[in-house]
Amino acid sequence: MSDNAPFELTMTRLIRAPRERVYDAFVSADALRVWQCPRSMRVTELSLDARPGGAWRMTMQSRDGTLSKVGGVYRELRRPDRVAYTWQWEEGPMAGGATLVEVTLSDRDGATWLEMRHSGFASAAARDAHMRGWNGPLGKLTDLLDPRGTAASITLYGLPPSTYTRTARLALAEKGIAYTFHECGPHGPDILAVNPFGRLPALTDGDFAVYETSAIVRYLDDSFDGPALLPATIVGRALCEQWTSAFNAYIYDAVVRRYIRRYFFPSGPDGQPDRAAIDAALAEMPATLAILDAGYAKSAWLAGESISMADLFVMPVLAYLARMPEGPQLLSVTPHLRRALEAMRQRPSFSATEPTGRFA
Ligand SMILES: N[C@@H](CCC(=O)N[C@@H](CS)C(=O)NCC(=O)O)C(=O)O
Repeated sequence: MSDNAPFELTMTRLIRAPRERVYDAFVSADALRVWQCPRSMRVTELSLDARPGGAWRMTMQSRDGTLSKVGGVYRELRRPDRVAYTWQWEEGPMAGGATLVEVTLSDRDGATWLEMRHSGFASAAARDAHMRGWNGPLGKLTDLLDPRGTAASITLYGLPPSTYTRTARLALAEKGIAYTFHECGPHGPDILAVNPFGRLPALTDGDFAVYETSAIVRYLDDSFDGPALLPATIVGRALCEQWTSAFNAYIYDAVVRRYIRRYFFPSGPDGQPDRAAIDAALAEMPATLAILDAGYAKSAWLAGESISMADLFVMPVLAYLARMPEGPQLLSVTPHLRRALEAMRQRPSFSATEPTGRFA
């Protein structure tokens, strides 16, 4: 808040709630405890005296136990239009001078338009770190006030028949996260707006966009409570990473690109599947499936005793494989794979994400 701190950021959100409720969420301890911290953290202490000149102070705790303390003083309280307060970290890399948060609320399309200006940063790096930092809390604020819950801030872009899209949907379902499903095909304007490679899927959480399915699953697992999709042990994590990487590097190519897609998108004479290409893929398939089968020998899950990200990649592809003309024959010699697919079929997340449309 001086000439030496000229950097600032502005963030906006349309929140489907009356202005009074949005305003109150900035000055109520109960509401702030729910939303005023990144998705992966929780507020452990909060005190406030919501009067001009009154102080506020908050302690946040990350999953590994690290504490962050921040506080400030209310400058302006004009319900339901505007609230302004200073923001100052007490310790850690962000500690330093006070910055200023100014929130302005207006009516728009039957909802509330929130504009937040956070100014007084001494460096662009500090401003950018706070910009990233605000995204989660503003998402939580939207989730808290909007009747659609997290579906108001989380959107998945993809198509139901796409196996990578299903992997992300399985992750969302396993963790119990509501979301908006924006159905769009690959390489069109909708997906290109959030993934420059044009591949499915991509996910947005407020202003933040992420693509590459493993990055999406990790982001969800890091950001939300609910069952962990990454194992807790070092060995479990290594196996989960190994299988996810092997899936992306070899298994998807062998089973989907070179085989399943040739039935779904026929490229042979007279619009028929290319038999020679399918036979070539089939010649290689038993070796790939035998490796996967060995991976499932000890458990119905690839990376330990419970489901992990690796299974979320493999199972949508295996479910398609089982339906292909040669699928039952291929799987007849992979008993562990068959057992694992059966275990996956029992999960509500799997039935909730069954492919629809032409490939159902
Ligand atoms: N490495 C990407 C792969 C995504 C991918 O290939 N998705 C398929 C749909 S299942 C796609 O968009 N295909 C269009 C194409 O290959 O051009 C990820 O992990 O998300």
